[in-house]
Amino acid sequence: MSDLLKSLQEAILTIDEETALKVTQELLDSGMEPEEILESGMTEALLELGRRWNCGEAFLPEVVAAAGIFERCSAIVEPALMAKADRKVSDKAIIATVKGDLHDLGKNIVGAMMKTVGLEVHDLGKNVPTEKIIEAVKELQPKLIGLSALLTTTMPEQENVIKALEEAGLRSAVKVMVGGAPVTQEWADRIGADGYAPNAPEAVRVALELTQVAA
Ligand code: B1M
Repeated sequence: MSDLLKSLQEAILTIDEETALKVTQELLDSGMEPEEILESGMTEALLELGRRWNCGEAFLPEVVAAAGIFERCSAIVEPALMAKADRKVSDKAIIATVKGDLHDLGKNIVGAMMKTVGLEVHDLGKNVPTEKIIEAVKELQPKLIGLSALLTTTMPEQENVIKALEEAGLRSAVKVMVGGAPVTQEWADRIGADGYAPNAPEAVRVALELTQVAA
């Protein structure tokens, strides 16, 4: 890993916003791919913070602060991501973090990367009730719904959305993709989702596959 990438991780972990923003810009200026900055730099830092939080070496206020820095670093990286957009499709997609879940950093990255391949992404936000997702499907008629869940307690909401789509007679009209740190391919299969991805670049690949099949 490059020293600059390590400095970015360190700056996020030590809540040094000024350095984090400066190094993010330096990484972009050095020609590093925006996806690598997001995944190998920023996301890895939050994963490490999660590990420290788990064993009592970090606390909620630090996690809140680090999440804020992550958002502001993302704001620097996203324009670079969009600048290298290679539009392959022009389908609509809805993305949301499910009800009860306030984690949206990963969902936001997934949405930003989906836009780079041309998907018209409608981001419903975080803590989104199933009914709101169903209403949006009726109104926008997307080809794809992407559901993010970061808590084991909110993963069942992904299944609830699929059940609600079935009840509304909408299931065959839309592909459903799930993701988020605790989500696995096994879970996706169990709840009848059409796709799963462990990270944002893979989410884009799966989204393209699903929207093309649905074409
Ligand atoms: Co919370 N949190 N959190 N948290 N948080 C976790 C998830 C946790 C694992 C931390 C831990 O280890 N203790 C733990 C969950 C344990 C569990 O469920 N088993 C936890 C907890 C317990 C909580 C609270 C309950 C804490 C409390 O209040 N006592 C609380 C819950 C609030 C709620 O949601 N109702 C809480 C709150 C928060 C903050 C608000 C402080 C903050 C979120 C800020 C925000 O999102 N705006 C936060 C954070 C930052 C984390 C950790 C540290 C980092 C998550 C993150 O943003 N990662 C997290 C630790 C961990 O995940 N190991 C943790 C970076 C992000 C880019 O990655 O979201 O995984 P991620 O997204 C990835 C992939 O998962 C994938 O692509 C992304 C990019 O690669 N992906 C998809 C995501 N969505 C996808 C969708 C797809 C496909 C791929 O298709 C649709």
